[in-house]
Amino acid sequence: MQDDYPSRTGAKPQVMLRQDPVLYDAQLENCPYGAAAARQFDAQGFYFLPELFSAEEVAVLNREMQRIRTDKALRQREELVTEPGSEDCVRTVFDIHLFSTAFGAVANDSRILDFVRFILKDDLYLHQTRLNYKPGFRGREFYWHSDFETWHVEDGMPRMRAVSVVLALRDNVDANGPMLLVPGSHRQFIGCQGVTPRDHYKQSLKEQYFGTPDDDALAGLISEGGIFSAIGPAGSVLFFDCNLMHGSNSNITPFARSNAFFVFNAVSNRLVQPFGGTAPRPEFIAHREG
Ligand code: 6CS
Ligand code: FE
Repeated sequence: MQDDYPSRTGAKPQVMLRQDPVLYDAQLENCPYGAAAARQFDAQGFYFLPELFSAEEVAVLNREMQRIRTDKALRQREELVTEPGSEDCVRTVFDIHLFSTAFGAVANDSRILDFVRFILKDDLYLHQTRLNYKPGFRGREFYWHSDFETWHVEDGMPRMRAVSVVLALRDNVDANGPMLLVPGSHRQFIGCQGVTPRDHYKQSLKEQYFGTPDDDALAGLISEGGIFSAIGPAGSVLFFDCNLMHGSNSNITPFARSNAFFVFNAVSNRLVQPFGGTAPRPEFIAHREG
């Protein structure tokens, strides 16, 4: 298959225009949150809804989060990723929709699904779900990246036709490392330097060095779009395009910045062989069957 989004080929990194639509449904009046929401997602690459979920709903999910985070059986499994240099500080837990019916229900909630279905205009499946716990005191950063770049190179996602949904389980404030987004960056594809090492995910899920933009490309995107800090109380929901440049700072406050992520892919965009030529990553990071 021809590669429209070359990255990590060892050649000089390049900036390209996006070759795919952002909104797959041109009828903006079909958008469940209104045409203005659709226009905003199209232009900025994200849409933020503060307090979409109630305090009661969030309380239930917080208990689920604590159960999963402290589950002894999960400690032995690859789905649970600890912070770099630590054996007990939880950074990420993948496949939360399979470990918890409450998180599974969030992935099926119409407040989420209807908007994602509108954007992608296709049947959907879950490409990836995860809890990014970002603990207080010791939660480390996520360096700038486009998820699509990784999913294309390492998982074989062909086109930009996937959306991430982020549900805040704790308040995301300025100080505890909220998600930082570059508005409009979803319209450019930043090819990245280097070549992906074998079993890269074992390192990258803790600290990422490949699949990150070079300084000039990043500075260019931010000079055009600025930086939006996705702050809001627990229960807030962020929808963002798979190619949006984003990252987050570390968390040295006592307050965990915990978010649940649900990534929906269009069934017509199912994974093929990874474009970077490496072996496909495990199913818990990138569902192929789902
Ligand atoms: O490698 C991945 O698929 C994951 N890594 C990051 C930093 N973001 C998206 C995804 O969870
Ligand atoms: Fe990401």
